[in-house]
Amino acid sequence: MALQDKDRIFTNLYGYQSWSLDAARARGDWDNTKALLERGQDAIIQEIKDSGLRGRGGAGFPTGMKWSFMPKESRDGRPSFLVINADESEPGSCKDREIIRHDPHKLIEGALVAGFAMRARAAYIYIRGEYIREAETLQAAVNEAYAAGLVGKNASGSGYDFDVFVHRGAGAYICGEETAMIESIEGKKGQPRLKPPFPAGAGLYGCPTTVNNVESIAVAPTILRRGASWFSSFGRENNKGTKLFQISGHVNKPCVVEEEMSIPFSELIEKHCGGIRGGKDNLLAVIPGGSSVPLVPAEQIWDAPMDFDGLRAVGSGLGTAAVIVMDKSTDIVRAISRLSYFYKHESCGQCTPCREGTGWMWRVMERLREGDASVDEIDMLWNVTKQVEGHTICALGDAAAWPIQGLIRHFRPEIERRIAEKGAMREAAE
Ligand code: L3W
Ligand code: SF4
Repeated sequence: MALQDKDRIFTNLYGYQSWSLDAARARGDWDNTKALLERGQDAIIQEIKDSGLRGRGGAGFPTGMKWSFMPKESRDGRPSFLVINADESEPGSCKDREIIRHDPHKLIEGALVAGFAMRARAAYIYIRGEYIREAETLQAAVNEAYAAGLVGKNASGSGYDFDVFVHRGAGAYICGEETAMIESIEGKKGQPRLKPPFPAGAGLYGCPTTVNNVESIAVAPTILRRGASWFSSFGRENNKGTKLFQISGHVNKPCVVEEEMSIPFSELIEKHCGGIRGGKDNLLAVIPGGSSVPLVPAEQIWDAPMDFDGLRAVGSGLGTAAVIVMDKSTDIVRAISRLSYFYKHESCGQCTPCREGTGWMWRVMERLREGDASVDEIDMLWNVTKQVEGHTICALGDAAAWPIQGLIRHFRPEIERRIAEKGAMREAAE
């Protein structure tokens, strides 16, 4: 069943109203936030656990459980921190941008509620460098919240002191990886750390830290107000709640839309995007969760539930729910080769399988695109993706391997056709 307007959390997603504090208050944000905090840390975390909310940045880790990893007592007088990941750089992803543009107070109120629940001293919102106007809006909204006493000393009259800092990135995709982000905030080169220790044990400045995606934090106040059972009434077991989907590519009306988790792909596209360009039969394949997850061919995606389990069942993942639709006009080998270039370019270079492997994979992909390779090289490329996958410090190595694996798994005949065609041209020329 599709979501009704009354069940949407992001009621200003399209910016029809102002993002300002007065307008946000009129929409219900910052409504007696003190009462939410008075429920106490444990009750807030329990409510988020009961809601079934899973991280909206790609990995889908249970949010309430993540919050519960934070220490209840300060060790050696060290503060705890909340870091909010607004470094939205995954190709296809553009939902956090819309939240920050049009509903920044949901994020700031969420930062206070989540930070309080985890006994954090402050929140750092790390926003990607290219989001220049969004960073300005966010900073202006933070300033409004300070001026109104909603954050800062005695935040919202709760007796709790909580600061919110906006930190701008400088255009590196890898700084969206949580430990690289922490390094970057500390003023170092943004390179991922080995985990464990996880940030809850040793994070920002060596202090207990939780890193959450913008959407995960921005939905928290509404969950607390409307109740865990309301949120968990959407979706299905293990895949609860509402979700922002970002649909781009060959649909008639690309959009960002809040929908019920587990909505079938076909319904999402027909209801919100005016269908596939040229009709359903013109669909070739879909990357359903941002560039880091494997593509799914048309016949497998059409009825798939758009959630963590439904997309895993077709060999892919929900990722950031950035749905990239490709019709039959797409040069699918070229499209995946372009993604390989992206990962080669964004590799931080600190581990060998990723540094060397991403460049190697891209070069072979380019030759496959041209048909300038032998059929054996398809298997060799597959084997190299398996050498990269799971053998690197962070998930970028996997993210570079999976799109290629998806291509070979589903479109091997197309790759072989190019090789045969080029071979025939060469023979004819001789
Ligand atoms: C304590 C444990 N904490 C896991 C925490 C961990 C992290 C979270 C998920 O993201 C995804 C990938 C793509 N004790 C813990 C623990 N945690 N075990 O849970 O951790 P993990 O390692 O599963 O994933 P990750 O490396 O944080 C990988 C997606 O990210 N992706 C794209 C991202 C792009 C965006 C964007 O542009 N907005 O998000 C790239 O790979 O889907 O699944 O907090 O600390 N035992
Ligand atoms: Fe850097 Fe790639 Fe290693 Fe991640 S996998 S730490 S991006 S070299």
